[in-house]
Amino acid sequence: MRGGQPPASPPTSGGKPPQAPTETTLDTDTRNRMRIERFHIIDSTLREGEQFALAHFTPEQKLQIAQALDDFGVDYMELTSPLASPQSAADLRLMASRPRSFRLLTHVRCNHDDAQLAIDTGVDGVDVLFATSSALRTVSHGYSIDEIIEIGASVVRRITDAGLEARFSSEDSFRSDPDDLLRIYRAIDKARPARVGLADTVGVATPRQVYELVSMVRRNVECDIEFHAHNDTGCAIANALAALEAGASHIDVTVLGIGERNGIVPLGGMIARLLTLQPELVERYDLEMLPQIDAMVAEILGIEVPFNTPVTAANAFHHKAGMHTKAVLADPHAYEVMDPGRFGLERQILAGHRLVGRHAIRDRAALLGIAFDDDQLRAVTNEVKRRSDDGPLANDELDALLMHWAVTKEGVG
Ligand code: HCA
Ligand code: CU
Repeated sequence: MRGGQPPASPPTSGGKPPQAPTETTLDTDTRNRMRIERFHIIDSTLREGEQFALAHFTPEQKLQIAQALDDFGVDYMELTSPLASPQSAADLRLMASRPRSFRLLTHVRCNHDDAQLAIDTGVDGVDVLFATSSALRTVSHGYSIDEIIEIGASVVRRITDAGLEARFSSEDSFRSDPDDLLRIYRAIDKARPARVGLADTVGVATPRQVYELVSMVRRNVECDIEFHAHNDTGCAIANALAALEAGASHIDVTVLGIGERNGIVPLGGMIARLLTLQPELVERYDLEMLPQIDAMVAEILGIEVPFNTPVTAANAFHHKAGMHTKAVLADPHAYEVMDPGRFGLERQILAGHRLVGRHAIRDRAALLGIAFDDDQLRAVTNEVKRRSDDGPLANDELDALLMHWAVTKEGVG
């Protein structure tokens, strides 16, 4: 419409004419479509997470992690296949024998022997996985699409006949032929699995591709859709969101995002993503447990919680630059999209550094019971900047400096 008159509204039989998007308005249809109906967490810390290079969980650690995630309120936990090792099988059986609020899943290859062994452990559901891309079909199992359908459907039936939830996933979905995928999912859907899963096994998908593929599957199956996103290109959370917007309802996560290579969707990041969009989707989880859960798994792994982890990084709610601290002191929303209190955390205003502004110094001084006038405040702020040019001042150094100024009122020294 650039340079011309907007077209006349089409005649209507009353009410408002439909609003077409223009260059300067947002497409309201698109925004409405983005509303997410359902969100369920499948925590795979004890399956995908075990595939992280640094992970080796003892039976006690598995129970400890499961207990914390149960208290947090995850809907499902997926544990390593009983075929992986004797201890893995024992751990899975032990978990299956214990009281829990989440539904317990294990993850096996899509064949009858594996599925039966999984069923026999006492789990609530079995996740089966079949490679569907032509590359993997050739080098991995050599089955045709028709054979995948036949085997997949009968394995799903075996699991559901045993009274368990069945989930069928195609490995490397985004490098599989979409027509093949559709044929497979439609046929599997007739065997009545609880879910079909799409897996971005190599973390190569973009949010738009995820939206399109999941939308297509959504239109073609009746069962729920699960999505599993690797983070090789840093898109895991964004891709999971796109999957939810397109009609997926179950997202695979792990604590801190641990998994093969650099992992999958992190629990905390997924929660943060949804909390800022549709808080009602995550309100049933005990969000205040997130910091301790991330810290516990980091400790078990022998690592720090990474500095850039959403929510639980040590500095996730620390404000530093003068412009930021001024605004945050007036209204935290200025630079916080989530209230740290929601996670049992506190914000911090950093003041002992050369980027500091007067407002942060006034705030720190007030904590010490000191009220500087405007001239003093300007002078002491400049002094903090001068001193911290050599490196940040620790809180006690900063406090000593402020006290000294308060006493001498001229800042000698
Ligand atoms: C793998 C398998 C998997 C399976 C995902 C799923 C993947 O470790 O390669 O069953 O949904 O990323 O494809 O984790
Ligand atoms: Cu994976």
